[in-house]
Amino acid sequence: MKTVLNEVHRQHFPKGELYGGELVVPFERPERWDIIVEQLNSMEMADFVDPDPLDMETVQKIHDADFLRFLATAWDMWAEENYAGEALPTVIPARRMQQREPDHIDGKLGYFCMAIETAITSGTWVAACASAAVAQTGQRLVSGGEASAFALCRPPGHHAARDLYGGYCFLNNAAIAAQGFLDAGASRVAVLDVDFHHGNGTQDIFYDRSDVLFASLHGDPRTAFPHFLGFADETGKGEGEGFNVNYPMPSGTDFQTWGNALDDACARIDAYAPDAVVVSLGVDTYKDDPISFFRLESENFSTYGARIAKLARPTLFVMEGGYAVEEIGTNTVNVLEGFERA
Ligand code: 5XA
Ligand code: ZN
Repeated sequence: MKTVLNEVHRQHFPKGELYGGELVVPFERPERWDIIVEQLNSMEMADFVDPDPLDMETVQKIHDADFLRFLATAWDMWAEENYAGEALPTVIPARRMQQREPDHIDGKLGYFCMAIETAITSGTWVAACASAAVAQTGQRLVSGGEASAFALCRPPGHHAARDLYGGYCFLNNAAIAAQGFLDAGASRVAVLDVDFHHGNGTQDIFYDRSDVLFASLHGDPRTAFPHFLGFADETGKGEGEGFNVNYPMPSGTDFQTWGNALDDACARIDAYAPDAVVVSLGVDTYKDDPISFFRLESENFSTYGARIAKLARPTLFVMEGGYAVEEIGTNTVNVLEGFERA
């Protein structure tokens, strides 16, 4: 399987993430990417491809124009204020407040964010665009006849909604890839989100559409980020009714329970008969992940890679989360290897 990647991601590495009331070194950091690349090399799976330039037309089908303009200009507006730190929101349009985009950057940050831990820096926009280009190129490879591909995206994307960033995400790479499949002639695409966190952004983007089935396995939002979406009764609306399926699971969930949910999600995907599958691949389901609470072991990642292969559909893996950096390479590559070996 080919891996699409480039080095531009390094331009996004905030000094601080707001975590537990402190600014800490972000969990989502360039080292994650390095360790995955090292593991691909050591498993002799290093078939690397550079991304093509980003096709903005597809991105504009997924994200609102105002949001894209905000992301492209946020750092410059922030820099004009001569603040000492990185761009973080301080005020959000909470219940009963106006949902109108303010003129000042302090207001814009709150207006467009869904989680305030994530800083915008001078290199964020260029890195986010490069990450989306990585996903798009992976999609083109698969649309062009490759059975599968791995888009080693960084920053990740699945929390980014039409007009919201946060949870380390700016552009929704998986959604952009799914749209790319449709634009290349697919009639139906399934997005299978196996990251520990609910893919609120992807759900939101496709919630009223029947041409994309979204299935997500994740920590119960009553106790896990993003807290405000990802419940089992969210099944889609309008045209999209029945094309959204959530599997929220409690703290301590092991592979037996998680694997049953995956089997159910795969049965739903089989019944949908998609022309392509996009896997939002986060490995923060691992037992030692520092910000998650499932209990998967490294070998479970191989097993579920093989389960996804049984779908027997053209498949694009898009990298999302995973913060146990020592094992992120093993766990990620186990999924790809399990898939290929099946
Ligand atoms: O999949 N999403 C993540 O891993 C990011 C979670 C951010 C929590 N503050
Ligand atoms: Zn995650």
